[in-house]
This record gives sequence, structure tokens and C-alpha cells, in this order.
Amino acid sequence: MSSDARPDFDAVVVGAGFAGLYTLHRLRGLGLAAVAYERAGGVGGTWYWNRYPGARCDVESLHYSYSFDADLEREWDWTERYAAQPEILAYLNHVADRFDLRRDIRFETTVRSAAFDETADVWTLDIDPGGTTTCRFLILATGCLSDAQVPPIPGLDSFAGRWYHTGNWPHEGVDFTGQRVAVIGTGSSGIQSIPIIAAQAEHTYVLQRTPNFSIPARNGPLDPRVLRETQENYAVVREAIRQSPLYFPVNFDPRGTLGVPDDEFRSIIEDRWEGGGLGIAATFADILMSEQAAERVAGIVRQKIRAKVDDPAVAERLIPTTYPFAAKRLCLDTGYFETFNRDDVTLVDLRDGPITGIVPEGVATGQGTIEVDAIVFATGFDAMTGSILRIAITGRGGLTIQEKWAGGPVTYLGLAVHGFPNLFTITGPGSPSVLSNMVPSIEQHVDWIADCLVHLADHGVDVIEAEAAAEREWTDQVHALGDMTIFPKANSWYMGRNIAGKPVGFMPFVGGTVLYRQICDGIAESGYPGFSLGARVNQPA
Ligand code: NA7
Repeated sequence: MSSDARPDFDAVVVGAGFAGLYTLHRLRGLGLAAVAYERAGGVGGTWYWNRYPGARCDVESLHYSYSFDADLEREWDWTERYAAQPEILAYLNHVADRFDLRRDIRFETTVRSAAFDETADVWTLDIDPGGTTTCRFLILATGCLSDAQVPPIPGLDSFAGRWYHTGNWPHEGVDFTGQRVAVIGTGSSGIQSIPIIAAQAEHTYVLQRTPNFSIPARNGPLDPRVLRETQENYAVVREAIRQSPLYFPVNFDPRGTLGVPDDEFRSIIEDRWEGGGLGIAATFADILMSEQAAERVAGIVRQKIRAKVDDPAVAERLIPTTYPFAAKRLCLDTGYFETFNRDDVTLVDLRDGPITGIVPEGVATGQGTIEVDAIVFATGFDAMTGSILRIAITGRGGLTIQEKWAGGPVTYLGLAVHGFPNLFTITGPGSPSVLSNMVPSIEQHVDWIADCLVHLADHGVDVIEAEAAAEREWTDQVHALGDMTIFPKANSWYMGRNIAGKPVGFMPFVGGTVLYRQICDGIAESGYPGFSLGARVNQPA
């Protein structure tokens, strides 16, 4: 565009999930002209695509919701302790309607590329369909678990049956009745879907490469009294969430694990097991910091798993032994381990012989061919960076985000990237993000960005950009903190180790949401140190 033309929009938001919807709402409130582009046919982001049987949030529904509108909080009635995907998607559709967001969302529209024009300080986007559009601010609300990965296993095209990925599930659902089904992957998606698929299919083969720690969800209908009390006291509930380092309430014992006597330790962990939920990883101060501490919890959890599985040999294969408890994202399940007591379920331990290819009859492995009618890939995502890197983003001096992040993501606060002015990432790498309850983390980021845009307008600033030194220092700190924990000891998606060729490094900020929020707020209050704020090179006429 010519340097004196106004851009089409003040801001473009990429994505219309939890992050994109709230961003659009806040930007509108500031009086900015904003649009959201969404590749899906509806709102919801992750919750639009992940429609596999059993898909459910691992954070309790009363806490996994927006806090920005008191009426919304009071009026939405969650029905279960952990909301299932259809209910979360219904909630997001309700939010989109209630705040009249759809008129500024272009569905089935993919942002292919974005290039920063340094002569005009404007982003030029190539969108499909739609051609070219321009904006001042580019906000990536692209999600952390949105880039579904089918592993490059040779021969998939030759498969005679149907295959599916949990993260891209057919909207009409799948009926496995009478079918032999292979489920590849035993992460959260596999662990949630396998009991339901097994109950329907004629025979289910679970292809496990690495066993996972899973805690009973203890899901059930929400007590209407608890729902009402929460709705009436949401301000108190939200404040408790704000003061928690994970953004959901945890019953945290500040002692170190190793100082707690055996009987007391067992009783506390067993209580957590009985209560269900992810909070078990935050029972004591050092579980995520010390392998020895994590091992003490793991010992009890392994006994619990053994007690659920009838065949001791199968139980041993389902028990993780090669990485610390909670170093991979913990899973919550409803009847996962018990599913292996069914006659029509077979555990295929890929450590005895890996998958070698897909053939017309099924999955070929080093142990022989598993003949099936359907294959379910529960094989996860290119997490945290995949959905950003699939957009061809070019910043200053022709530098692409792919080049910039070739050695792994570098950001300032997980919000901004040096060389990419006026671009913000919501819950990006380098922020607490996936280590926290995502909805409050999203709200914190969106509010910070909105306040930042107000500051820029109030001070006549047109361009904001993370400084190289601040970005380096922040990223080094993110890695140093990560190295103090047990997380690097596992081959997880947190580390980028689930994707061949992806740079390895712990991506989220592990210092907790409270500290992180204080840092972000301090930076805003101090006039944005670590960012360069500049006037626009060419003012529009
Ligand atoms: P995850 O947690 O990344 O799990 C993927 C699973 O798929 C995991 O068990 C992998 O084994 C397995 N996998 C991946 N590629 C292969 C191949 N090529 N062969 C065999 N097995 C494979 O993804 P999810 O969708 O379950 O969950 C993602 C997050 O969503 C979850 O953590 C929650 O935050 C919500 P591996 O462990 O790598 O050996």
C-alpha cells in the first residue's frame, strides 16, 4: 500500500477460539476497527476441531470460562464437573452471539501470509479466500494445540479402511459399531477416547508408544447448589483463581515432599487420587522440581494403576517408568485403565516393535500386522508454535518467523517478537500458557494487549516492538526456569520432542501465573521497558 493510505483495519485477529473472541470483543470496546479470520466454519478453535468421542476439558467447568462479564458468568449453567466438548462449543457460540461477534469474523478464511511493510508500518496479509488486506496490529490468537499432526507413517494412502485424527474429527461423528479399530497414541486424546471407542467397536487395538500417568477425572453432574453458589460468588472464585499459580484453585501444601512422613504422604496423595483432577501435581512444592519428589508420587500412582488392571503383565506395560510423574502433561480419565480388562481390547506395546507402515489391511508393526477397519490417530499437535509457523510471517528486513524461530521460539513475555513490530501472540511460547488454566491466561494477555494499545494511542505511538536484548533475556530466563524443573526429562510436546526435527526446548514460562502477571503489569506500569515505542515512519494524510 502507499504510505499515505489508511490500512483496512486497525487490527486483525487470527483465530476465533477463546482468545480470538475475547480479543475481538476488547478491541471493539476500544473503538478499533477489527476483524477476525478463522479457518474453521464456526467459532471455538480447539473446541471446534476436537470432536472426538470423550473430548472434555481437564480444568473444571466452573473455572474454565470467561470472567469479563458478570451477567455471562451468572447466566451460563455448566452441567458437569468437567465440561464435554459440545458444551464448551455451545458456550463459545453463546458468547459469540451474546456479544454480536460474528459480524466481524470471516469464517472458512485462512491467513496464508503476513508481511510487515516498513515504509508504512502496516501489516499486509494474504487471506484465502479474499486476497489482500492490511492492518496496523496483527494479533495471533492461533491456539497452542491447533496444528494436528498425523505422523509421517508410510503407506497411509493405501489403507483400505477409514482413518481419523482426534484433532480433526468428522462433525457428523463416527460409528465404530462392528469395526476393528486401531487407536494410535495414548496422550490425553487417546486416554479420553479409548474407553468410548472400545465400548462401541467390535475390537479395539491400542497402540502405545509411551505409557502415560492418568488420574481419575471423577467427572459427574454438577451439583446445582454448587453451581448457584459459584454463580452468586464468582468475584470471590475469580480472585482465588487469580491468586493461584496455575489459574485454577489448588490445595497446595508448601512443604517439600521429602520432609513428609510416609503415612501422611500416602494419605495426602490418596486423597488427591480420590478427589481427581490435575491438582495432584501441585500437592507439594517440589513435585515439579525434583525427580525424587515426583518419584514418590509416582510410586503411589503406579500402585493405583496396578489395582485397576486385571492382567498384571498388561498393568506393567501401562505403567510409566521412563520419565518423572507429571513431566508429560498429566491426563485425566474416566475408566481408561479398566478398559484393558475388556476381552475386546488389546494393548499393543510398540516398544516390542514399532509401527513400520500402514498397509491396506491395517497397521504394520515390528510385531506383525494389526488388521483393522479404521485407524484413529490420537497423535497430538505441533504444540505452541505450529499454528504460528504455518503462516508465512515476514517482519523487518525480510526476516521470516520461520527463520527467526529456526532454533526454537524466542519471544518477549510470550507476547511479542523482536523484528515483528505491532504483532502480538496470545498465550505464546514464553508465557505460562499451557501450564495454566488457559481461559484466565488468555484474558490476562488480551487485557494486557488492549491496555497497551490504549497506551500507544494516548502517547501518540504507532509502532511497538520487543527489543532484542529484552527478548534474549526473557527467553534465557524461560529456559533457565524450565531447566530447574523435571519437564526436560520427558519426550513431551512441551519440549517439542513429539515432532521430528522440531527444535527441543521447554516452551512455556514455568514461574507461575501470579509472578508472570506481576511482571507483565510492572512492565506496563513502567512505560513498557524492553519494548521500543516509535512514531510511524509515514503519517497518513
Ligand atoms: P499428545 O499428548 O501429544 O499424545 C500423542 C500420543 O501419540 C502420544 O502417546 C504419542 O506417543 C503418540 N504418538 C505420536 N506419534 C506417534 C507415532 N508415530 N507412533 C506411535 N505413537 C505416536 O496429544 P493429545 O492430543 O493426546 O493431547 C494433547 C494435549 O491436549 C494434552 O496434553 C492436553 O493438554 C490436551 P509418545 O508419548 O510421543 O511416545
